Amino acid sequence: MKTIVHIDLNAFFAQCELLSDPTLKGKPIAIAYDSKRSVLSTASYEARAFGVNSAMPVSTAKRLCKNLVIIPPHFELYSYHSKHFFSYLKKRYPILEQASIDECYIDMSDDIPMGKEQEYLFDLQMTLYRVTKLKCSIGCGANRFLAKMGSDMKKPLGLTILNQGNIPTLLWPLAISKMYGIGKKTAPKLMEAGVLTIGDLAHCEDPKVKKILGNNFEYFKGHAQGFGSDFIDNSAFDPKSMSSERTFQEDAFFEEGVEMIKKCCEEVCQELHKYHKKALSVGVKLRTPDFVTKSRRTSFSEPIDDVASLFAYAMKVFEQLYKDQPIRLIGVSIERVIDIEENKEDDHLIEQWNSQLEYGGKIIKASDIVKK
Ligand code: DCP
Ligand code: MG
Repeated sequence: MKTIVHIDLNAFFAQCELLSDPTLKGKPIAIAYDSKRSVLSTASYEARAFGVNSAMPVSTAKRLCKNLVIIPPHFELYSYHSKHFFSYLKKRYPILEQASIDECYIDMSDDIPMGKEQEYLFDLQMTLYRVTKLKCSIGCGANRFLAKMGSDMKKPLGLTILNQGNIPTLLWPLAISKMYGIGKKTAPKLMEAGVLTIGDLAHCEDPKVKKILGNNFEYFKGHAQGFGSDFIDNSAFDPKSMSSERTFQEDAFFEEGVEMIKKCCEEVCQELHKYHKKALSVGVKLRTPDFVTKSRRTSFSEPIDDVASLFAYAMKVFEQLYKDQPIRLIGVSIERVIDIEENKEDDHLIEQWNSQLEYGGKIIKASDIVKK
């Protein structure tokens, strides 16, 4: 049996902002462009106490929490802290798979003595906090699913070890909507079919539920019973393309098409930020109700990662494709993605950090870490 660990930073973008400006400590903060139509990237735990959450419109968040401090995103700052945090871990643990800007899976089978998970991981969590000044939640189990569910159970600074002994008391009572991999659309369908908790799925034989989950029924049921993959892919965290597409419920026309292009551009940009990338080209796909699909793309000389620029280029392509016909599906994709250059790191931020960073017990310069 393997020992798989999942580490997820707590309210990551908000923690990074707090490190840059300690006067924000204790205040409810959220990261977003402060415009009526934008949504929050994340919120601090102080803001979450008011019901404020990721992906919530700014207007709703302000209504829920009058004193909410809205901070515009600083992606280079987040990228910098993420690199520092994961490069420390990668040096200690070779079998590490980074899954996003703020989370990773690690195979620690050869690192943790049997039965010593709690002490070992508590010590690691404290070391990470001391070295990086960042708080994380840790989950541990015999496979990826248990580790991922564990890290989500207590935040901030949570540590949860799941095993066959405590699965019935810790995992099974959770709502089915909390199960990793079950999306917003599937959860209500499962609930309607009587699967309210993860435990219900672990014991389910209902053909209605089998129909809802299709080929994935055994996969999800296995997870609910505490089984799953324990393979950690430690090849580079490096997607080469990203896309987002939507089918309209009813045939759409130009205006709805433009709205959808905007939404897809926002999603693709979120992916770019998550992986610290910029795009050099954008493509648009348009499908009509007779299932004829047309697509076209355009390249740009300067790499971009902001919604406004991506949307402007995508619109140029869309205007070439659109010929007053009804639309069934719209998609936006980027195929040429490149890393954000290291030399674009904000010198000011690095300067601010040079006095504070401690690395492997020694005080070293932030700029040295960035160069590595
Ligand atoms: N993020 C985003 N838009 C979302 C969700 C997340 O831009 N809809 C960004 C901001 C988050 C970061 O990704 O800080 C990491 O995402 P997580 O889902 O891990 O959320 P947090 O780290 O903010 O909170 P948690 O403590 O729940 O992990
Ligand atoms: Mg997180």
